This record gives sequence, C-alpha cells and structure tokens, in this order.
Amino acid sequence: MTDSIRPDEKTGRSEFAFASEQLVSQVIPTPDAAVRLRPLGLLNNRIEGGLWADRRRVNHDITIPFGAEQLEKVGNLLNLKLAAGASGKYRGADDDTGNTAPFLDSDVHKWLEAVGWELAQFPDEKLLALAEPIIDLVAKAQRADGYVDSYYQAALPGKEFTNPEWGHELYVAGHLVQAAIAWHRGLGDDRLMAIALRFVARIEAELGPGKREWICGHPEFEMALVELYRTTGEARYLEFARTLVERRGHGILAPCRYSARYWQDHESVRTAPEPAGHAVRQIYLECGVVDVAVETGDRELLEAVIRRWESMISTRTYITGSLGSRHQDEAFGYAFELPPDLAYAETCAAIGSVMLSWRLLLATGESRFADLIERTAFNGVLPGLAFDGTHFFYSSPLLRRSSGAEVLEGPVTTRRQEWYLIPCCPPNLMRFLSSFSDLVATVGDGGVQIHQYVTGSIDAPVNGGHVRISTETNYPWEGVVNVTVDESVADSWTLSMRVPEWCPRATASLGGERLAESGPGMIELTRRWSVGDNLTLELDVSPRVTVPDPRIDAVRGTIALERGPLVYAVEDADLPAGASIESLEVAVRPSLGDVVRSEPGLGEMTWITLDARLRQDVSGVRWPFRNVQDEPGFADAGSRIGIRAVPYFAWANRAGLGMRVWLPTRARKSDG
Ligand code: FUB
Ligand code: ZN
Repeated sequence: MTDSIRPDEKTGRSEFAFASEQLVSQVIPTPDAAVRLRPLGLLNNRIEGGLWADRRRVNHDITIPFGAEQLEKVGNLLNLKLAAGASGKYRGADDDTGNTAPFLDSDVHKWLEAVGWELAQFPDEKLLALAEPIIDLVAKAQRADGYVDSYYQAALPGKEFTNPEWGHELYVAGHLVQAAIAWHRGLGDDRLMAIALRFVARIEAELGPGKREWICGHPEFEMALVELYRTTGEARYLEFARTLVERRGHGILAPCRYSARYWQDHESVRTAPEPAGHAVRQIYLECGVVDVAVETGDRELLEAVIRRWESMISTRTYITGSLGSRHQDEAFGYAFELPPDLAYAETCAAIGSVMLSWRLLLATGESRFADLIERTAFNGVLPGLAFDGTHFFYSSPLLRRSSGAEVLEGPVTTRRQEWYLIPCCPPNLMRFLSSFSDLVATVGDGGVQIHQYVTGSIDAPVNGGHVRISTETNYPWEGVVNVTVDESVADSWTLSMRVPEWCPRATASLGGERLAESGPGMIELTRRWSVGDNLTLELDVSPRVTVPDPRIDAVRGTIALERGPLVYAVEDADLPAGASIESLEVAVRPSLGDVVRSEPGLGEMTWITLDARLRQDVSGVRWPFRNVQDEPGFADAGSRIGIRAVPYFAWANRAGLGMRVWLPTRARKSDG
C-alpha cells in the first residue's frame, strides 16, 4: 500500500494515515514496543518562554532561513539540480572534482526535517515557501527507478552501491526518510514520504534481507527504517533494520586506515563492550540498535547498548556531555583521554548522544538518561550556535588558548563559522532546536513524567482522560519550578519530576505543605490531583566546584565551575586588560558567588564569581620548566583579582580568544 502512495498535487496529502500519527514526534514506539514511557510529542509539550524558547525563535526566524541560503550558495541544491537534469559538475565541498563529499544531500534533508517540525508547531508561510521548491527539487532529482542521491547521479553515475565504506548512500537515505516522517507527522504532507518510500524500495531490492550482505560506513538508515516501520506499519522495514544491525561487526567493510573500529564493524553490537571509532557513527548506530531492540523485544540487545552507554559516560564523555576526543578520526579516544584543547566534541555527536539517551529514557524510564540529555543539550549542543543565529561550531573545545590555534584540523576551527565544507552540524542543530520540546515530558506508568524544566504546558492522556499541566520557571538561572494542574482526571495519578544528578537536595510542596524531599532521581507524587493544585519544586542551583577523575590526565590539578545544569568557563573578554586565561590560577576550593548581569550581545544571565591569581611569569620564558624550589605558592603566585565565569554555551560570542573550562589550581605553600 505504501509503495503506491499518491500525495494530492495541491495539498501534498494522501490517504496514508495511521493511528500513531496523532502524535508529532521524532520517535514513536509502536503500542507493542518494549518501552516504559511514551513520548507526548511537540504539540503536547509546549515551550512558551525562557532560554529554549529564545533559542528556538532564533532558529525559526534566522537560522533556518539562513540555512536555505547556504544550501543554495555552497552547492547542495545545485547538486540536486544536476541530478534533475541540469548540466554542470557536482559541487563536493569546495571543489567540483566530484571526489570529495558524497553526503551533501543529507544536509538538505536535515534542513527539510527541521522545517517540518517547525511548521507543525509554528505555521509560517515564508518558511513553507522556502521549503516548497526544495521538496520539488528532490522530487525532480529522483530517477524513475526510485534512486535519489545526487552524488552518485551527478558525479559517479553507474557506481551506485559500490562503495559501502565511504559512499554514504544509506546515510543520505536515512536523512531523507526522517525528513519525510517530519512532514508526514507534523503536517500530513506526504510529498517527501512518496519520494522516500521509492528510494527505500530501490535500496531494499539491492541490499535488503536476503540480498547483498552490505552495510553503510555511516549508520543512520537503521533508525530511519525503524521509524518508517512505526509510521507505515510495514514489518519489512523493521526486518531490514534488524538485518543491518546484525550484519554489523563482522568485517563487511574494508578496514580503513583507522581500522574496522572506525565504522563499528569490528565486533557485534551484541558483545562490543565500549563505544569505539567515529563518535557520530557509533552514536547513530546505537540509536538504531535501541529502536530495533524495543520493537523486537530483544532485551539482550538493549542491555548491550546500556553497557556501552555506561562505559561512554564513565570514561569517554566530556563534562559538557560532548563526545569524541580525537580530531584525526573524529573518534572516541581511549578511556579518560579527554583533552580540553584538542577536544573534537562535534556538535553532531552531542546531538546524537541526546537522541540515544532519549531512546534509552523511553525504554527504561530511568532518570539518568534524562540527566545526560540535559547536560548535553545545554553544554554540548547549545554552544554549537552563536547568539546571532548564523555562526556554528563544528567542534566545541573546552580550552582555547589566548595565543591562537584558531585552525585546528580539516574543517575544524576554534571560531564559529558561517558554514562548513562538510556542513553536517548546522542543519543538525536546526532539527534539534525545532524538535527539542519533545524531550520535556513523557507519559506512562499511570502518570506524567517531567524530565526537563521549561516555562510551558503539557497535555497528556492519563487513565483514559486528559491531563493538562502548566509550568513556570526561570530555569536554568533559578531552581524554582511552579507546576499547576489545569485539567485533571477523577482517579489518582502520578506526577513525577526529575531531580537532576547535580542537585543535592530538592523539595516539592503543595500550597505550603512539603510533600517530598529528595536527592537525585525522581520525585513521584501519586494523589487525586485537582484543577488549580499548585506545586512548587525547588532545586538547589548553587554554584559548585567540580574536580575531574585523576585519570583524566589532561585536566589533572584543575577544577571546573558548574551551576544547576550549566558548565561555566572563563574568557579573556572578562579579565583585566593584558591578562589572559593562560595566567589564571585558583584555589582548590574557592568560594563562589553568583551575580545576574546583562552583557551586550549576551543578554541577561547568571555568572559565577570567584577570586583568582594572575601569574606574572607565564610569558617570555626560555625554557618552560624549572626547579620546584622556585615555584611560588598560591599566596605569592601573582596578583589577586576577582573574576567571573560565563555559561559555557555562551562563550565565543564576544571579542577575545582565550577561554577555559578547567581552571588550574594551586595549593597554598604550606599544603602537603
Ligand atoms: O560523514 C558525515 C558526517 O561528516 C559525520 O557524521 C561527521 O562526523 C562528519 O565527518
Ligand atoms: Zn557534524
């Protein structure tokens, strides 16, 4: 049935509709899936104010339209025009030799996905008008046999499905499917779905179960196929995804110069003990594995992913939630190899980490997954976008030297760029911001679970009825969240609220009566909730000092500053003239304060304040080592000044180069 889907020419709508589609969400497990919690979707999780609302608005008004300009300017759309019959040469990154980036269609698809989610929530004729011709273009580019990938059509015709390692064909197809799902679920528009289904059918005929033993060097298609199964009800897509997951780890892909670990083809996903290789590839693969596991009820598979997730967060995750410590192969490094200056910390890997933890949260209901979502969303993903909405980080290091190192390797610079030769991160950020509200709350276990704190409203089906809750907060700057029940059901139900891992103590009170007090985990309140009930959750967001595990050698002897869910950093821009973050030292246990201030370009935010010393002996040395006898103690290490730290997500939005998250400490001379 889905093969013959025919969208109406004017409306884009088709007869194709399924029960689950009342939800507008990226991930909608089927009713039979082995999950504890269910998404409420974008339309039932409304964000109406605060930091995330501001970032989303910038995305809608500035970043997404800017993305369309860039796709035109750098050639992604030109490539599709070539596939549709225009003459010219494929623009692969910044050259036209046809030998470079084979995945540029995926950025068009991610952009379309972002527009789909955005329009579902905030209709906008202008945005729609930007997307319409691009959808038409993808349709025109599609060949009669269903194939649509401009790289192979325009640069390497006749070579389809010959390069599983680097060809990225299934990666591109996966992003097309995800865009199609966004338009289908969000807008009931099936024009992209019709294209995607034909491309998937073409791939299936070549590489599906029982066909060639092939996997793609870059996972992505697996999770897209499972979502297609969830959308269409066609079990063959799930079986195809399962097959791809099981094929992996058996050396199908030729080992590249980084080894088979690079594309996770070194060991089965059932037994691999730790994340390995290219970080985005690993994370996207894990998303597909979880999707297959919950839809097939394969507990062993799910547990294998959870083991790797645990290994990842205990040994290979930056304090910002970012992943990937190596520029060379954009990869996870060894355990505890987490250099701050050379952190790869790709925006796409942080987004992928959120996507994975979301799936694990739905599967298990465990708050630790929402904890990582929060840490990563604020500190790993948000820095990817400048406050102006038109500059992006590919890589988010935790130290930028005052003295330079602006260009690291390949496409990676330490200044945000308007776009990248390999532009995977910017449109990924766009779809992330346009779908972020999905992550706020879920339903299940006889109630509603609030995982992320925002000002907004939540609508949920509970006990056969409908519950509506509104939330008001100045989070993350303040820890008070007011929760009001606007609609309820007669029976008792459970309202659960996450107490984040960083919060030593939280209280929940109703009309002045304390109902619960808790450390990290979930506060679960089961009662007959009445309309007008007003609950206050208070989370302790006092600033705190964090020390790294001593095995993270690169930051041994330093501290970081955190406040609530935010990691902080010190920038040169906030130090006295002539001083730099390279000369900074702080006490092991500095006393911290906080202050609300408004900075041009940054707006109003809460900063952390503390005392520091500025060493005067950090420049002009001939030999950067000296006898320990000559080493000053903290008290006489330099002049004492008061400094302030900015939320890390806001760094690099002002002049100045130097920034550090990890602050070097010095003991008093009398210590130890
Ligand atoms: O290969 C496609 C994308 O380009 C990857 O996900 C990123 O890491 C970048 O290498
Ligand atoms: Zn990227």
